[in-house]
Amino acid sequence: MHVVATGTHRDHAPRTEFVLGEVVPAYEVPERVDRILEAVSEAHPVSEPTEHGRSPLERIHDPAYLDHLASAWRDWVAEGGAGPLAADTFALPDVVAGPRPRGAEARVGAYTFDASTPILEGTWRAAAAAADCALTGADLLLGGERAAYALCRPPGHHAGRTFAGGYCYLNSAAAAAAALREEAGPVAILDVDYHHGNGTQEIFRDDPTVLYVSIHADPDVEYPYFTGREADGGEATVNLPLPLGTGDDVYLQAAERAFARTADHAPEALVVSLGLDAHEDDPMGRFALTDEAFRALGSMAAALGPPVLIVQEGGYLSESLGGAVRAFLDAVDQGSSA
Ligand code: SP5
Ligand code: ZN
Repeated sequence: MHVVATGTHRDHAPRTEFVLGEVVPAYEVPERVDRILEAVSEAHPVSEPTEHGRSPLERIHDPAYLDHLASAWRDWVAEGGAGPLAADTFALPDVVAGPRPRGAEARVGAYTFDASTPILEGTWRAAAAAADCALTGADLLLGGERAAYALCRPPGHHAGRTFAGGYCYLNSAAAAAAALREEAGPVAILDVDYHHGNGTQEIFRDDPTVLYVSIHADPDVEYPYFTGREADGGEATVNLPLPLGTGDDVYLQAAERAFARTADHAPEALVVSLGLDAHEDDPMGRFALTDEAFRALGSMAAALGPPVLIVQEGGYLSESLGGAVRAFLDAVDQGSSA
């Protein structure tokens, strides 16, 4: 299958992040893409995305949020900022009276839900290029391809209509799903990132034609904490939270349920939000999946029937990062040609 990727992601390269009161080396780094490309580029052709501009993003994000992201760095520099613009003061509902503030330093905490999602000089460029990768992948499906892989970075599934968070700024999978919805009909999104995709869930909460199905770690103990329970979301949301330590067998039982619900929706396209952070070797996730689980997920995705757009989400540096993607892509290709 075609891989859509671009070097523009390097314009966003945070050096540190904030975890529970400590500054630690960033997890979400450019080398993630290098490792994945190393593993997939010999078997799969790689091409650059085409620019799609702002209108496909306005289907899924509020214009004021897009304006904020696009202008935050420039405004921050004009305010005297130099380093990363990372929120440290958050607009919880009971804290807020009145409209969002105008200054970049002031407003960033009204458009960001955690302290680990900094805006740097090239963040907007990189995030827009990542969305272009997913939108170009959607174009490939609409042109008749059975599958495509958008190697998006930064990731997207924690970004909602008006908020960034979880290393995510623009929701690339949601942008692609909305484009496919408009051109082809009902769409399903299957999110296998270790973390619940709270942004994607929120974006499609009131759209029953876009099914959102997610398998993720129990939000009582794992980020993003406030969403991902079975009862969340709209009528076309299916959340399957699993305990810390979950391995292949229990995970794949949940995946059977996820695919059964997806088949009921009769989608014209399947978007997979592919995180690798549920892998046993991932330095952040606390599941224990092997490459075999990713291979099985790829086979199940292909067996569903409609074309499959795979969008890269999380998954952090380990020896296994590239191999897990390769296992998933190869299984989709094998299942699609059978
Ligand atoms: C796209 C994606 O995978 N984003 C995930 C962002 C998670 N950021 C929070 C990391 C918190 C790590 N938890 C520390 C647990 C120590 N008990
Ligand atoms: Zn994740």
